[in-house]
Amino acid sequence: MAKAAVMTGIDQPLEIRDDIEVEAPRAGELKVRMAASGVCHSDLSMQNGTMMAATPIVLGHEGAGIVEEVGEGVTSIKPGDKVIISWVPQCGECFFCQREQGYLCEQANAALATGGLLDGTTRMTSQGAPLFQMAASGTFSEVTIIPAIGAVKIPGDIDMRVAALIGCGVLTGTGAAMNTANIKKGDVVAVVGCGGVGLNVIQGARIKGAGEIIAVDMNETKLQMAKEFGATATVNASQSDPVSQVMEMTGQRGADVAFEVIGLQQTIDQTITMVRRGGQAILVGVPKMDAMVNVPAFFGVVLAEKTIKGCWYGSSNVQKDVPKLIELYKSGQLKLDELISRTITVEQVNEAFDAMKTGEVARSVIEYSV
Ligand code: PAD
Ligand code: ZN
Repeated sequence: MAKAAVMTGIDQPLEIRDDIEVEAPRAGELKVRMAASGVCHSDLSMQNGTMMAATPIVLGHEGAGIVEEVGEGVTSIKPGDKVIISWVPQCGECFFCQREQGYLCEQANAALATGGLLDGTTRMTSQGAPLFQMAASGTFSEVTIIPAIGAVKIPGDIDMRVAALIGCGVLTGTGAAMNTANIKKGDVVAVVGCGGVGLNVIQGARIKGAGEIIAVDMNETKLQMAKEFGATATVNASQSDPVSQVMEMTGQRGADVAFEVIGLQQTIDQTITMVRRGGQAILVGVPKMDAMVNVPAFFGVVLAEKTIKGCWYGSSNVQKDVPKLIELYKSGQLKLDELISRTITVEQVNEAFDAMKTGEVARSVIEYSV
């Protein structure tokens, strides 16, 4: 039996249950004993109904752990290996994976849509009912079953809380700057939203050689953190209009590249507007399903020649990108320890949601006793 935080309905506090029965892994699957899990805004977005979820479901998708058991046919990973969970399992063989777009892997879609594993079925039960798992992960559980193609083996010496954060916020944020966008040396970059993901966009932009990085947030603590991660200027959006501020800072031309890392209609509109002619707006935040990209086709796109591009999982090919990020971390170019605002137990996950709502933390990280 394992302990897990379970979502039973929209806006309901997650229930901490300790009766979770976890099956043995089936062919192509792994049983992972979780070491740590970050609490990402996407978890909150499932709990508050911004993103759809089948319930009851074990949330959590930003995690790292130790493999306990492997299913039939798994040869790439063995018990005892430390792994980061990729919430987009990447098969390496489908149309997208063969085109270096593993972040759009066809196999991952079924899991995302059903709340089950790759075949749409579940491996956990509680109170006599099957439990779904967020994004084939379910990292808010002491033990989980994942597809083997959703695991990335990591070195044994890395802090597992840091490893967990790589699994979503770091891959997504740094990837948005280093993979999705095309940042040229000296570019002016604006980052709207400096939470766990946005701070990583900032450091990705710094590593890519951005000349100026303008951080936009409503929370002063976040703006201070943004500076530590590489921002050269800050705009407090609760005090002034971020679009006019960015225009003023760029001689009324606009930013070369702007990122939206919140998921709100208003900030999506702002981000697209603050981009210069010929520039790029990269949309990372997950908005409500009825949010729209509102741009005048002629003045906004044709004449302005703006690129508006979505970003899914930082356009990451995890087997290649995770080792690169670990290298950058070890060489001191990527700040990861500094992302951990609080280390908590799984019982404190609802408090982590509250802290996220007030914007006071970069990341709360659940540490499990393993
Ligand atoms: P977070 O809650 O840690 O950070 C959001 C930040 O936005 C906070 O610092 C807030 O203070 C700030 N903020 C809120 N409203 C405003 C506003 N109106 N103007 C300026 N700043 C504001 O979230 P996060 O960093 O964990 O996640 C950010 C988004 O990215 C969220 O929508 C999440 O679902 C999404 C995400 N997308 C992917 C992907 O693959 N596209 C992956 C992971 C997360
Ligand atoms: Zn996430």
